[in-house]
Amino acid sequence: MASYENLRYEVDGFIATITIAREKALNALNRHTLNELTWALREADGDARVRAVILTGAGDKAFVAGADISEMVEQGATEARGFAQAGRAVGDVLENLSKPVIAAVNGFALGGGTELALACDFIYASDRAKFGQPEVNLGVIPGFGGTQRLPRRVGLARATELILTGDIIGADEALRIGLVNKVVPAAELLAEAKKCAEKIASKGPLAVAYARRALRKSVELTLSAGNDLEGELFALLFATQDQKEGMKAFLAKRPAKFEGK
Ligand code: DAK
Repeated sequence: MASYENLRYEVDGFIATITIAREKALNALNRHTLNELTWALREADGDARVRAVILTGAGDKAFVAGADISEMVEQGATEARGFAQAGRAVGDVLENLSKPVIAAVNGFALGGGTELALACDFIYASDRAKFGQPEVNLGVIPGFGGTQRLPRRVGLARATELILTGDIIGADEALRIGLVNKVVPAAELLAEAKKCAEKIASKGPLAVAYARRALRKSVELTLSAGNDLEGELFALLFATQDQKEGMKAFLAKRPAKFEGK
């Protein structure tokens, strides 16, 4: 298992938990942390023990308070390009992972923090979570997919209002507009996220991976192309042991033992 400077990577049963741990800067994302995040997500993807991932922030104050402003402030175009590439790599690895990632948002998720959570499959939030895209306050715009993923999640008008005002919203409002799936008391957040991750981990891992892929593509493809992809992935699962095991177990009235093969 790799060791990281600004992250913790822990595996318990089928679940990997990646904790962004730069508490002194409210877990703000500097370039090194973005790189480590890409490496840790790749590690989880390649880890045969892992079937689902939880991404969270250290401490009880922040998930991620955004990209690291102290690192960005004096960046020239070359450094900004490097920073952007590091951010893009995290988005790409999250997009293409073979395992689902639940964001457990435990506090401030601002700017790059909201965007990072949005790049995960879905969000569970503590009742103390706060979301927002305050980049306009800094004279910039979201740079980690916020203008693209937020309207897909909450609708164009709500996303436009949030991004142009820089307003910060609480967990209940985030739930109301569909930004998060569930809000729970802070002390129960990780346990709730884990319960959901374990439920997913009990299913056929290849079915989960293919369903995730089809779902991710659904926002990019026409209905016809999306249905084509779904049909191909559905058929491909009939070449797996898990499909035989799942259906035989149903007929034998016993729990299935999936191996991801
Ligand atoms: N960056 C660096 N340090 C941060 C930080 C951040 N985003 N947020 C907080 N900190 C640091 C503070 O400077 C402070 O450090 P010390 O003074 O103790 O050394 C420490 O964390 C504690 O913060 P506060 O003292 O401010 O704590 P408060 O409780 O008073 O306030 C707050 C909490 C979250 C409301 C406040 O810290 C705040 O407003 N933070 C900034 C939030 C923000 O504007 N975030 C958006 C940043 S812009 C890109 C990808 C992504 C992005 C850009 C490009 N590419 C791929 C191109 C994203 C941009 C952003 O996220």
